Amino acid sequence: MSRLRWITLNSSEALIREGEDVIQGLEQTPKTLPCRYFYDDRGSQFFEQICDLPEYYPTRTEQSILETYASEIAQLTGACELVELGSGSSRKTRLLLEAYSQFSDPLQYCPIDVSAGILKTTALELLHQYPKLKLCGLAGTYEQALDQLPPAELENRMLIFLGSTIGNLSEAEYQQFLDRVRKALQPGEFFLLGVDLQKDPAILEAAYNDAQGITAAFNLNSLSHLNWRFQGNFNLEQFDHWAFYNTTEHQIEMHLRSLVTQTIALEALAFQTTLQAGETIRTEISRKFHLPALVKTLETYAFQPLQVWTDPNNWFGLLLCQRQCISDECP
Ligand code: AVI
Repeated sequence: MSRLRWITLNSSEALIREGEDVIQGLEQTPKTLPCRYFYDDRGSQFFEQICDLPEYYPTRTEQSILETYASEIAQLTGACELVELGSGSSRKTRLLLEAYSQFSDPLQYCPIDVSAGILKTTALELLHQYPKLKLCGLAGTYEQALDQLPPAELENRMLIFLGSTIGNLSEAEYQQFLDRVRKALQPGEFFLLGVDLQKDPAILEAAYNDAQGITAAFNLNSLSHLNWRFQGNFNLEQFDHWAFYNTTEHQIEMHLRSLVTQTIALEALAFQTTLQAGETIRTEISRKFHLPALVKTLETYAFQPLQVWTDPNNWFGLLLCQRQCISDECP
């Protein structure tokens, strides 16, 4: 029997007009854009480069925590099916696969990503590397995946969400997301979450204003993406990258600042707006967490943290949580 399965997830949002989120964001004051527009092919390549930048500590710090504790995580959960949201190249997950392959046979992994291309390339590599691996790739968004997860093939399951991507969600999206994860998991199952922690703003601001200008190029690329996708007329020369730490909200904010007063048109959306000189479009928030407060929030969503690991600087946190029973779920 084949060790590889593919599922293309259905969009319950198909009725929402393509680009509606762009119009909504640009009609707001202050203007915003959804951060998903960073990730066309070029943007995804910039993001891979960001992960290797000397100033961008989250990727290598989380990687070092996983290197140290992957076998402890596997010991704590026992054999289980690994389901990863936003798996990308599964770079860090290979450490977990290695640890679980010591005692899990078959080794079951379900990577989920919006990019079917990256899923396929990674799947083929992993199947070659792990002869005991059975892989079920799901192409779709987090929301679709959580709402349409196929039944687990093993008795237990662990949902993995690394890289502090949870920090890119607004407060409302964050709460909806945790609620979806709670519904997607059975009591007793596991949730492994990687989060970036609050720290000296100078370290945070350096991570989003790298000396080589890759983060600036990543930010500006969202405008090129809108240009090709919606026949836009953004002139990238007339915008500046601006990233700062908002100490009240505990979040990095990335903006694009208009250098002149200009009218922007997105022909395919029949949309037009004017930007004043100096006006900004907020393209991303990246929330930074306080571990005790996060633990409390997770508990309100029926997740009991079993173990929390950090690096020696306390810059990044990895939480292993277990889904608890609520109301009449358990005898
Ligand atoms: C994907 N996400 C967790 C990154 C972050 O740090 O918020 C995206 C990013 N934006 C700028 N640099 C990296």
